[in-house]
Amino acid sequence: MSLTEINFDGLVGPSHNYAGLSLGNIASASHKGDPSYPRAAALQGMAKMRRNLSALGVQGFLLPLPRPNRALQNALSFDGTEAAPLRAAPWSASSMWTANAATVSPAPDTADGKCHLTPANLITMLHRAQEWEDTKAQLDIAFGDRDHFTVHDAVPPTFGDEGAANHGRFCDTHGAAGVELFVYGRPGGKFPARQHEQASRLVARQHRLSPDKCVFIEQNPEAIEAGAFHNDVVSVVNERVLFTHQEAFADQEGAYEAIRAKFPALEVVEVPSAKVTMAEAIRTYLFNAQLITLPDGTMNLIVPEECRESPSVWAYCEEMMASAKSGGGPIHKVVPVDVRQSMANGGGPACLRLRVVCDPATVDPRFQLDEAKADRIEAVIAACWPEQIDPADIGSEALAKSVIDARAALLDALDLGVLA
Ligand code: SUG
Repeated sequence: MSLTEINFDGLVGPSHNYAGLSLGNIASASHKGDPSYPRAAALQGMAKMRRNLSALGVQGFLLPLPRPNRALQNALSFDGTEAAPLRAAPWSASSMWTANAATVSPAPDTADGKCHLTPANLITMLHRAQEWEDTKAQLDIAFGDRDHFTVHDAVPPTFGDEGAANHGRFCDTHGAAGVELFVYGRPGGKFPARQHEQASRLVARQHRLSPDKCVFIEQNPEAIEAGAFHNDVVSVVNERVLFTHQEAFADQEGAYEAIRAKFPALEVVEVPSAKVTMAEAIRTYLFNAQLITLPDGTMNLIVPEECRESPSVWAYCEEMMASAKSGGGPIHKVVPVDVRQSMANGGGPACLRLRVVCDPATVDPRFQLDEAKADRIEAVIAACWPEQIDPADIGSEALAKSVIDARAALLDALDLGVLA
C-alpha cells in the first residue's frame, strides 16, 4: 500500500455570496453586500485543482452541500421579519473551505493503524454549524472503506472545533509516522476564539494518537484580534517544515521548543514582523498557502495572487526563493494562484483544501479528479452556476431553484445522486 497526500478541495457551490457572516474574519466583513460571482469562483477553484493535479498527480474534491438549507430555514421560523444575516445563513456556500471540513489523522499516526477523520462541528458561526452532518455524509462515502478509515461524529457542542485549519502534521515523509500539532485559541478577546483546546484534545483521543506524538499550542490572542480567525491564516506545516509568522503563537519560542521536543527534525521558516507585518500577512494570506512537496522532493508554496501584488510580501518571497537556490531554505518556488472570489470571504488556497494521507486506491474514485472529469465539472459550472448573485437575491425562490438545479446537475455528472 502506498500512502500519498491527497488534497481534497471544496468545489465552490452555486450559492457563493458575500453576506458578512463571519465576525473576526476581516475579508468577510469588508466584502459584505458586494455582488458575488459563483461561476467565476468555481472556475478559479477548478484552475487551482488542475494545477495541483498536474504537479502532484493526485487531486480530490468534496461537493457543495444542499443550499438553501430548508431544515435550517424552518428551524429559524422565517416570516420575512428576520434579520438579513439570519436569512443568508441557510444559503452559505462556506463548505467550499474544506480545511474546516474535518481533522484528519493518517494511519501511521494512530493506534489502530486506520486513518481517522472527525468532521468539525463549526459551532461558533451559525452558517457553518449547519455543515457537519452533510459533510459527514460525504466523508462516509469517500472514505467508506472501513478497513482503512474511521469517520467519527463531530465533537459535542460547547467545544468549538474548526478542523484541519488549526491542525498540522510533522513527518519525514507523508507516509511515515508523524507528530500532530493542535493549535487552539483562548476565549475572551474581541473576536471569537473558534478552536477550543478541549475540542482539540478530544479529537486527538478519539483518533487514538499517542500523547507523546501530539503537541497542543495556544494561538497568539493578538493574531486573533488582528483577524487570524484560524491558525492557518498565520502558519502552515508540510513534512518537517513550519512556515510561520513571527507572531503566530502565544509563546513563539515555547511553541518551537514544544514541537522540537517531539519532532527534533523541525525546520522553522519564520517570517519576521519587520519584513511582513501581521496586518499584511492577514490581508494577503501569505501563510494560507499550500506548502507542497513535488515528486522531485522540492517544496512549492501556492499563495494567493494578492501576495504578488504586495511589495513587502513579494520581496520576502523573492528573498526566500533566492536563498533556497543557494541551499539556504526549503521553499524553492512561490506560485501565485487566482482565488479572488474565495479570498474576498477570507478563504485562501489552504482554506480550500483538506489534506488526507492515504492510499488513493482506498478512496471512492468518484471523489478523485482527472482531466476528463475536470472538463465535465467545468462544463456543468459554465452551464448551471449563476453568473452573479446580488445581496437582494438571497431568499428569492427563483435563485433557490437555480442553485438547487445546478447542484443536481453536478451530482448527476459525477454519479453521486445518492447525495441529493
Ligand atoms: O469560516 N468565511 C469562512 C472562511 C474560512 C476560511 N478557512 C480557513 N481559514 N481554513 C469562515 O470565516 C464567510 C461567509 C460570509 O461572510 O458570507 C465565511 O464563512
